[in-house]
Amino acid sequence: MTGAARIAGFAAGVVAVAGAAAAVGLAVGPIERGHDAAPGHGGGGHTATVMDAHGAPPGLAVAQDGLTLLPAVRTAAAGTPTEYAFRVLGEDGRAIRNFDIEHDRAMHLIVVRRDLTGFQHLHPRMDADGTWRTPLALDAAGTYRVFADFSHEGRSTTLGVDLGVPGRTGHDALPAPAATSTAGAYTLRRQGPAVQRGSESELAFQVIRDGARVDDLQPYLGARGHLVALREGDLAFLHVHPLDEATSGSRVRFRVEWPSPGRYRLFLQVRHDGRIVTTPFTVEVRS
Ligand SMILES: [Cu+2]
Repeated sequence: MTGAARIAGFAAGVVAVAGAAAAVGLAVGPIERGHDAAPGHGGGGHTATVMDAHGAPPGLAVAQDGLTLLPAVRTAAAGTPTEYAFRVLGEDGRAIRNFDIEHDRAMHLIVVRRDLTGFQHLHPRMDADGTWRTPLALDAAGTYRVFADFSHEGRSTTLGVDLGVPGRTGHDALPAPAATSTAGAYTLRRQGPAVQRGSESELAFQVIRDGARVDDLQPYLGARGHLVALREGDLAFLHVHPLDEATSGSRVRFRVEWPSPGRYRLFLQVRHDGRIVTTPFTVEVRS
């Protein structure tokens, strides 16, 4: 397919999606224009921090703060490698193209099934027209959540949209909380006390390989590791801040904002010997 045909196809899809949304009366946030003229909106002064303090955690909405995540497709076939394409629209309905670099990249795409299995962390590439594209392969059927995590004009935003993969599907129970998680030769051990609900708490992990501490972790995305934390039940996407500079070391620390008591699934990623090691953890946050 030529680039022009691909863009035309995507444009047709956009129209179809917008038409379907209008037909069933769905509110698609900033696609309804005029709201930004309301008092208290669009006048500046709202920072992400203020909005978050009084609103929902990130990742629950397809549109937030004047930005809308618009995928080119709503479904994908299980077991067939495909391309996932999407755009982020501004309040004027046009694709945003000027993204900030955050954690070394302009766009982070997290894909995970709604039962918190099948985690993927991808880095799409953007076309000149603002369309982001990445290869995507989903082995298991089910409903997936796709998170676009980015920063625009200095404001960090995480938008989320579902992606359906038709077929026979199950729903895995969330594994019980555990202090260690293993991937191949690597074991990650969570250190420190139980986490309690609060504005923020620190999480630390020790990296072990074949029984020995790994002291030569490599920087990954501008830090010693990367952590995605999702809430069980609604897949709210938590604010996570790496605490270590992009230097080597065997401990990886983060500060995490827990919005409520309950269970969370953590996906910790570190880099060693040129490979990305991904380990999931279940954490229970007490009230
Ligand atoms: Cu990323």
